Amino acid sequence: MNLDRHTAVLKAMGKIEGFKNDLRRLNSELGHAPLWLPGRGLETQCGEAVRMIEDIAERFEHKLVVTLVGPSGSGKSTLLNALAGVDDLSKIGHRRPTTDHLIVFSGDQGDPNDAGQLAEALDSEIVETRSNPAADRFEHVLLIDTPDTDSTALKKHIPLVERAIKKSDMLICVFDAENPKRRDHVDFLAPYIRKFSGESLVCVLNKCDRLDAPELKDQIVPDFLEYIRLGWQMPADRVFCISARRNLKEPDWDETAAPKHDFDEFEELKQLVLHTINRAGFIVDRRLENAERLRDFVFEETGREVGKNKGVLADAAARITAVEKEALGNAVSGMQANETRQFLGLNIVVYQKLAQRWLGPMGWMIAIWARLLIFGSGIMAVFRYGRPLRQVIGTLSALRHSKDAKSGIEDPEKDQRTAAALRNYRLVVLAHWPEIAKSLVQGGFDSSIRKVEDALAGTDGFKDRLAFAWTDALDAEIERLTGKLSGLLLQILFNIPAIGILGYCGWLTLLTFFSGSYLPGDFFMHAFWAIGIILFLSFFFLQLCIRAAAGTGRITARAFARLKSQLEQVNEFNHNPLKTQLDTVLGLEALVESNRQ
Ligand SMILES: Nc1nc2c(ncn2[C@@H]2O[C@H](COP(=O)(O)OP(=O)(O)OP(=O)(O)O)[C@@H](O)[C@H]2O)c(=O)[nH]1
Ligand SMILES: [Mg+2]
Repeated sequence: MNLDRHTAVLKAMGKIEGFKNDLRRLNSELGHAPLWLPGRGLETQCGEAVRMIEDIAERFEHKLVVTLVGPSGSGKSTLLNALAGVDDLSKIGHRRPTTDHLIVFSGDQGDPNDAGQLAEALDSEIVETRSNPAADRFEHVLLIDTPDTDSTALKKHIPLVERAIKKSDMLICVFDAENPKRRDHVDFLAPYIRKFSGESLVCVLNKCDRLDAPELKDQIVPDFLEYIRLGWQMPADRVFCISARRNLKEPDWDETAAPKHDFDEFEELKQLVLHTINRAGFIVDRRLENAERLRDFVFEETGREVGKNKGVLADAAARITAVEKEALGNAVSGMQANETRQFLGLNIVVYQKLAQRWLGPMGWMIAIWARLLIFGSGIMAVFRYGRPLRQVIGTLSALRHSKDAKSGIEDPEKDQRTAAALRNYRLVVLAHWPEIAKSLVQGGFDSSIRKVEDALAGTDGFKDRLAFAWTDALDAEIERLTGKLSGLLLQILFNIPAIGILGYCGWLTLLTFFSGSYLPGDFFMHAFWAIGIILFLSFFFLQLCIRAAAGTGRITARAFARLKSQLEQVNEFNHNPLKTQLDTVLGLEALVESNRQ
């Protein structure tokens, strides 16, 4: 083997790896949609194709295997002998079937092990290997003669022929020109044919010597090509019209049945086998093409399966999304309807947030007030660690419901609320599930998905997720409102009276202090009260404002609205695993498409 051949093999190995990877990727995608039934068959095909490609790759170093197949008595053995140039290599007979096992023929110049290895792979019991020193022209090729698949011994022969075809790189399909349209044979070959690319499939019309030349060319050949095209769903590149027997060393014609004419394309066929096929590089190319074809075949099948069901499946996916939206909307409404007094803690959070933002005397008042509220409710600890809102509310509820507030997160009322939400959610989903399931089953999904559990699959963490989404919405709403309530203008407005009186008293005090005539104690008593009254009054008005803008009812109403619009934007709040499988199936189309390029 020369260097070129080595590099060709290496390159080809790389490509083979690529084909296998494509198939594995497809396989793993299919594995993600276990309930889609067509996927199971496709998975098997993937596995089989990978195995076959591996088989091809293994044989890169070996000779090219060319198999003769054809119906009983079409002249396969005669053709083998004619090609090999040895008349009695494979027995030719009148009694059908003549050939009842596989005969592997090799010119013995090449590696003598090749034929042996192949025989072993095919099961040496049923294989006879022949070689002939005269046939050293077959340096890179092994020819296999097969038994027929349509005689009485059919049951016995079919597995042999199948095995031989699987190991073949090329097929020479021999037909009897006198009776070329044998349905059973064309049908038998049809599934295998797809795995051979155009050039690796050769059609031969034998016994042409028995027919008139014009009839053969004008009628029988075009007729036959059309017949093949229909039967195999793909056109044959060309057909060779030959007389195998005439090309034996000793044709031994009966006097009454000598050839009717000289038209014979045997030489062209022989050239193809000896020169084109027998080239070293051809072997690698051919095998590579066949491997690629195997991969393409599985991808095409996948594309076909998905394409067939795409309409219903896309429809089901759209419906699932729509129902999910509706169900979530209902869930939030359920939560809202279940709203009770549990939102007391909101007040504290609002003041706490405002305290961080306000300056001046009002800022102090707010801070003091927030502290008082916190002490009053006994959730000091929560604030000390800067816990988020969800725990404040949780702690408050827990405090109210149990004497020892050990768990800060347990919130029975939250549970009640989310339980109501889940109830509403389930009602909507269940109402729509039958139609969705119908579409899914139509699109190839297992009919077991009609079960109610599947409709609600993935709702396990639903309550928690909803509760989280809810507190987030609440948090955001409080953030927004307190931001608005801490505007500069508002701060100035409410601080002015207190700052004014403070400034005035301060000014009087300082002025008299520096002029040396001290004010009487009554003045300070008075000023203290005046300042206090103004502070309290302003704070009272501020509280009225806060109550109006950020009352508990208002905050929750807005938070619910926010939650609703948020959930509408989320496409999949609830990850139903069936929907994931459905998306996987629909995604296969893109995968097939990308393979096509
Ligand atoms: N006239 C004519 N007869 C042929 C030709 N080729 C083969 N025959 C005859 O057809 C008969 C069958 O030939 P085989 O080569 O044994 O056919 P086969 O396809 O191997 O048959 P099985 O092994 O039984 O499947 C024999 O009598 C051959 O002499 C041909 O080109 N012209
Ligand atoms: Mg035979």
